[in-house]
Amino acid sequence: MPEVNFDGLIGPTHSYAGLSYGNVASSKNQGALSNPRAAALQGLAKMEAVAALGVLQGVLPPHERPHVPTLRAHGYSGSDAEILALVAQENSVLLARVSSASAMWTANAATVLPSADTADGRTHFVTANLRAMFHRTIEPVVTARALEATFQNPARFAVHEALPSNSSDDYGDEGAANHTRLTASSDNSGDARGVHLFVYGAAQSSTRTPARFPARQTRSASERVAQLARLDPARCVFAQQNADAIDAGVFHNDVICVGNGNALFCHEDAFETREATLNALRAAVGETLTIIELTREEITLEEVVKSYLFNSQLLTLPDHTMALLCPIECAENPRVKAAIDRVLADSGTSLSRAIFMDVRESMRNGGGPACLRLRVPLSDADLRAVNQETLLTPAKLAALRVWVNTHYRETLHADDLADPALLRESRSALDELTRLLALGNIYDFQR
Ligand code: SUG
Repeated sequence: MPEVNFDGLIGPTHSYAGLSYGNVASSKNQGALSNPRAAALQGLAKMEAVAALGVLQGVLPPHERPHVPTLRAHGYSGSDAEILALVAQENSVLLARVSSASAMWTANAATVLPSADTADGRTHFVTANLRAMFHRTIEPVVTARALEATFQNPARFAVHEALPSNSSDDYGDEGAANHTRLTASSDNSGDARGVHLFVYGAAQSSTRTPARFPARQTRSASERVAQLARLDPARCVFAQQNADAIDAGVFHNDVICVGNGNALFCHEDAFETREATLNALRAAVGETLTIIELTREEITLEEVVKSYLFNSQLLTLPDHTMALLCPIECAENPRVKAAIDRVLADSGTSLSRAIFMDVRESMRNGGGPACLRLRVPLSDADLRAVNQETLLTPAKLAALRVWVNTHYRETLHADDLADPALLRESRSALDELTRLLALGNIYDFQR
């Protein structure tokens, strides 16, 4: 009964450039010194912890950064080193944007619709267009290549390109971060029939939208994603995200809500129409659905955003209970910790334990444990069709640690992004990684 969590390996140019307006941590840490090596090792330690729970773990690769082809598309010409020098001088913001390691947050790579729910019985991946933030619009092309290299068998998997950003329909799509799949039991595998909760920030019909920060996901994108896989409309719930939550820094639904199997863990301010959304889910999933909702009194929106409690991973364990893998920040806030303890003590839920992980390098950019992973519910047969070199075994984990320690820098500042040596180091690291994971030539520099 496999659900595999595919985590994004954190790339060698991981930095704090304040690129995501509406993402409080990203803005707050702009200009801070980053440690790409520590970041990547924290990510690997989290993967190791998930695997140790008996949950299958896979990896998706970082992207080529700085992305020189994007700079060429902006009219820069000359050698790569000349281009980097010129853009650093003329437009350091553009350089930071094409250097971001943001592909690490694979919850934004695609929306995954498993075989039990799709009309053709294949697992569908709809690559996210990420059109809301320029630095993330660079991701979809290579994301689709990486997904194709990981889920190669077209008889079982369908990888869709990103929805067009310039269509007459208003498609803003941020992938799995705004999609939650629920089932009637703790079984979250690709064999169990799912109910799909699609959460959007704005729709043409919205009567209330955020006043301060952008709504990144649109309803028309969510609807198109569901149509691409031909999901049963009776098993889809579309809900608007609470506009006040977006304005408080909840830029994706996975910052305020996480669901797994028959459990939904969310805050009372997650949805614009709370009652209607929860009732629609109860009706679609059935009476086995357990909704664990925290109130404003228990944890404020500000605490939600600061602790990233709802960006925890809710995982089904081999004994059919569930674990909550939380960012370490949750253990440091007594009110948040108390809320977790209360939920664990509640016998009405199947949550059996909480684990706290240090992914602070990613957290400083607004990316918690759940942002770092793409959940892929599979059947046993689907699992056999996956590129096995992308699955985490103890040997693969050891090899990835050596790879990070060999290629990654311990400190990185904005000024370093123009260093042609950094580009060379990143490319040679990624070249080696494509062999380690048997991905083939997915990067522009390899083609
Ligand atoms: O898109 N941060 C990412 C964080 C994504 C988190 N993902 C989920 N919630 N699923 C974003 O805002 C910041 C990069 C910078 O500022 O350097 C950034 O891209």
